Amino acid sequence: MWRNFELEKSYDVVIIGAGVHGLATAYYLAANHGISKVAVVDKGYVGGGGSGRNTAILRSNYLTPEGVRFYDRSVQLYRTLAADLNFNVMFAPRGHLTLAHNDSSLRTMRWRAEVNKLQGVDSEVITPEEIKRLVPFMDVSDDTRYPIIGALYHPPGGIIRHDAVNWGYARAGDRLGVQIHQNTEVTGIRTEKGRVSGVSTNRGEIGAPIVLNCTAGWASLVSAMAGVKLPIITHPLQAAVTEPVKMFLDAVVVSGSLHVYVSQTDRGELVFGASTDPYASYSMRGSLEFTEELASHVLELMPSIAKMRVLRQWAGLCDITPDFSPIMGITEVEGFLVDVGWGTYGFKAGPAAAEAMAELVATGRTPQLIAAFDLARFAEGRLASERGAAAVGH
Ligand code: PYC
Repeated sequence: MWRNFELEKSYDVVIIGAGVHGLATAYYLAANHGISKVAVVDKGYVGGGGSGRNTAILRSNYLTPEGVRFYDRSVQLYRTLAADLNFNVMFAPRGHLTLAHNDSSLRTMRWRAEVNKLQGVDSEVITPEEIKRLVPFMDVSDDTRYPIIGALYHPPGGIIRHDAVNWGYARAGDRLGVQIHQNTEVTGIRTEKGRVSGVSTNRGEIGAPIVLNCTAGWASLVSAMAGVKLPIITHPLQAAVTEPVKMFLDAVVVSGSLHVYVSQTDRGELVFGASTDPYASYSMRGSLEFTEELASHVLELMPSIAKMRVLRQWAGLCDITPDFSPIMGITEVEGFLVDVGWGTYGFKAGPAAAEAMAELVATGRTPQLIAAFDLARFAEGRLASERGAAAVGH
């Protein structure tokens, strides 16, 4: 799939993090801009962090026009990714439902639907009867703890095989000359007179005029190595998967009030996730309390699946910013760029973020698509609040 290399003394670009953001940025640098003297370094293995721990949901039904435009570009890139990378990434646009259990959520769904439509993105508010037609197993009756009063329906949303996306970008980048260095931990970032000059790793020193932080979970610690402070707090997020059964759930279903989202993979497993754990931590262990609570919430939506068995659970790390939007672009250290702060929405954004970051590296200009997500916004007070649309309740 991709080769192993000795570390070279210098590269044109060093990317920290071999998840979807890092690998895809390396691929677009080579494919779109002819820059292939690129090293992607990771302290673990390809797709071993957030890119392999997420619940693989794709959607662009955000709340701000900037967010909708940005995530829609990613959905577009995902749509043709299998052909572009010549790798089966199992993209399945099944439709995405965000349930409303009270009037204020329904108001937010209407708001999102209107913003989406104005940006040319297909979203509409639908009734419990229409939800029942899309998800026959859903309990839409009035005698539940939190009756469902409507949903934001987003037909282009869906799921994909996350590992395949990571492997596809890694293989395609390798074919174009990018070097992927697994088990290569960055221990320091070197700067001289306000500009980056390279990184120190557990395998030796690397010189580079451009270093990109594409990490999740450790984004603030890695940036601190370059002297750049990020407004990020890291929380774990837990998820679980059941045994596989025959297909019965086509759409992706999200309930902010019940803090849960669920989809069925093409293998037949149900994948569930929760909102982030309520404390800051770098722990990636699951807990029994979590699984019990998550399962009870899924059963409130679909009581008839009570006998399905949970196979395993895991956790990933989410770097949360104050406005629930990411941070992409330049920093005060020349040549040190960031593509971080991806909270619970990073996987779906990988292709669009990478395409834009590659353009920024190649041209020195920030693409309009990501201009609203710069680091300076926190100091200048122009936040891009996605609180009402960033996965489930935070
Ligand atoms: O943003 O769609 C989302 C999401 C799903 C699970 C976590 N975040």
